[in-house]
Amino acid sequence: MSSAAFDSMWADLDPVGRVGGGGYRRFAWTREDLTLREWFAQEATRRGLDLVEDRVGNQWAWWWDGPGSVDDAVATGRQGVVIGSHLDSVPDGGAFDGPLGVVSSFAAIDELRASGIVPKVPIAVTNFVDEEGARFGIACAGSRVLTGQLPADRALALTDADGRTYADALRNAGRDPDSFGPDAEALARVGCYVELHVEQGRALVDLGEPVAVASDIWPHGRWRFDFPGEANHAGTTRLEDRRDAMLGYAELVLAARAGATRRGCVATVGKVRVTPGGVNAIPSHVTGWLDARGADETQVRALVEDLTTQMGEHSAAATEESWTPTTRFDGDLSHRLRLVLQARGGSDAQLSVPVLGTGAGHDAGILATAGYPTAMLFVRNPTGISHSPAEHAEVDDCHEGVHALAACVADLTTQPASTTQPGSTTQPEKDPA
Ligand code: HGY
Ligand code: MN
Ligand code: MN
Repeated sequence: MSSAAFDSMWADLDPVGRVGGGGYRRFAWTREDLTLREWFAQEATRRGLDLVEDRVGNQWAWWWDGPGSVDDAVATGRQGVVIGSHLDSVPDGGAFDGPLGVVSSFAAIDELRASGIVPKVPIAVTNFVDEEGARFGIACAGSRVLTGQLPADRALALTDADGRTYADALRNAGRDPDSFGPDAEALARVGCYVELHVEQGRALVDLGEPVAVASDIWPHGRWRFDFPGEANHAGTTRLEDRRDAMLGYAELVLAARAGATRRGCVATVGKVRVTPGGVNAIPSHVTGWLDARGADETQVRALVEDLTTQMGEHSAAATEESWTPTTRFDGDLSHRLRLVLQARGGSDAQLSVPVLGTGAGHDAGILATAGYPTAMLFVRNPTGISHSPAEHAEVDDCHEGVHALAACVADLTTQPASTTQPGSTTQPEKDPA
């Protein structure tokens, strides 16, 4: 039943924001995003869940049949088990990064209800807004503002490629920027957060397993490099008279790759803006965005410092747009979920459930940094590719993910917390993938 529900929801989402080449453009607060938000609201309503939007616009669909309201339950120490993910995408992204977690969460609720369990604490499905930061530049903006890790006024002033501010985008979507900001009331309902996500590497393919538990997220950040130049004619300006902003930028791309190799990190310059952008005009300004990550925070920081110094020779200014330190998911919670998943094989045949680190950022990481017990499940991706239309998960693995998530939520909402082993940790078996 939950598998049929999964398939039907997946089919509903398939056309939303799909562009040529099979990828998706689902950017925060655009028409496509509003369609997805509407879909989320309908799925909540269809199930009789209580739809709440926090002050940032993150959506929460609460299931609580117990006495009183969700807030009454919270007041008596029964904080909710929250599951979900995001529905937005990177430019030309895949179908799975984000939606897999949201759709699986609704399907898991269906499975739990069909099994007749009576949760002792409220359960919510979330859709965190603007996880990818594709439009305004800062990833996980929804969870960062919610938890106070990104000041609301800074978020509201961010601009998209057309110069529209975040505040404009909110107004355009019928929301009031004045009420945008951290939301203690929404957060007070969160007992723990479990995000299911498509794997963004090939570890599970290599290990031959459909589902893993996450251990940690690499430290990562985004930096903007602004290179000044002088516009002039591409045909009449002598080479020695030029101030070509593109030359510094070209050096940034190559230096980022060389520095990342030297320091054992990864670095990407995936976005560039050239002014004035004419084939026959010398660039007067180039802005390049660097994404740098690695297992070792010190090395990532040193890499960016090296690049900043080197680009200073081209009079380039480097601006840190976001930074996320090393994030470790809650060891007790992750261990507990792993035990639950292993036990699904029955007493004689425990399932093997790998523990994986990741180089990708997630709202779960932001909530973990904010101090909420947080864990993640990964579902096998046979291509290992992500942020691309080639991102994939087989339908059987998606269904397996739903069953795994439902088993975890059943345990968390019906068993006393003492099944957790205090002080236990989950160690990754593979390099971040
Ligand atoms: O960019 C990231 O790591 C993530 O997919 N938001
Ligand atoms: Mn992503
Ligand atoms: Mn994601």
